Amino acid sequence: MNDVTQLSELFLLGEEEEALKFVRNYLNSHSYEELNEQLVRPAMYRIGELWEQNKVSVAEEHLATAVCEFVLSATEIRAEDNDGRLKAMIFAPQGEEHYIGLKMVAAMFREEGYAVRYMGPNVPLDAALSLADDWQPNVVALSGALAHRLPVLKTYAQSFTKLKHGPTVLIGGRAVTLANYGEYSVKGAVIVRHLGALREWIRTGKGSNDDSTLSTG
Ligand code: B12
Repeated sequence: MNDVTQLSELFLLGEEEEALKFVRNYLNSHSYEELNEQLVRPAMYRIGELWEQNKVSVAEEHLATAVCEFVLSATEIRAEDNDGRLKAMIFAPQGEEHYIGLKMVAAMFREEGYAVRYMGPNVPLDAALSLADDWQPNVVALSGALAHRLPVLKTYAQSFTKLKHGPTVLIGGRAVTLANYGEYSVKGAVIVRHLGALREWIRTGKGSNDDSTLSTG
């Protein structure tokens, strides 16, 4: 059994302690980014495939997600608090319920020293806009898992880019890796397709040279 299969089985069995031990052991020889991109994401995608094929039940998939969330929270790296940190607000739009990817994004911003407001999934636009107006984040990061979420992501992105303090809006998630997002590009918003590209954006303010990885509207 490879690592991805092994971890997904621990998730499906609800083996919290074993899953945590497995992940901590993996982290002895891998980065947190490798953990997220090469182990946890594929493990959850595998569970999605088994679910689609009716090989696991909704209850097992929920259990697996809960264990996954526990493991991510337990292993997160936080930079020390200091004054004058850049601020990132992170959430998914109304209707979107998937949030494991968002948690990874929030973790990466924390690891990179940002102050983070992580609001989870299914956040109404007005409420998010009013929080952003008060807190004035430098970055607003949005996520969508299903392709039909692209129009609502576009609406959200347009609204945030119009805020007076002008945050950068990042859009990511499975939806943008699947779809032809060209028609959804928004001026001032950046589409980021994976965590490596996000790290690069955070550190340099730019995407990688690979145009298919990241595109600006
Ligand atoms: C767990 C799960 C659920 C849980 C979510 C709980 C939770 N807490 O998140 C629940 C049960 C709620 C759920 C519901 C549904 N789901 Co679901 N779900 C999944 C599953 C198995 C795992 C999701 C996950 O955690 N993935 C792992 C994370 C790490 O991956 P990720 O989200 O892609 O994030 C990565 C990148 O995209 C990126 N990223 C994500 N966001 C952002 C944001 C930024 C700014 C950046 C830079 C990067 C970034 O970072 C991550 C690391 O690379 C997936 C399978 C899959 N392939 O994802 C199906 C899956 C996404 N779901 C699916 C479906 C169909 C549904 C439902 C419609 C089912 C239904 N009939 O009710 C509903 C829709 C709910 C809704 N309105 O949103 C399908 C989608 C198929 C499609 N048409 O696209 C999938 C693919 C399963 C399948 N194979 O059929 N689901």
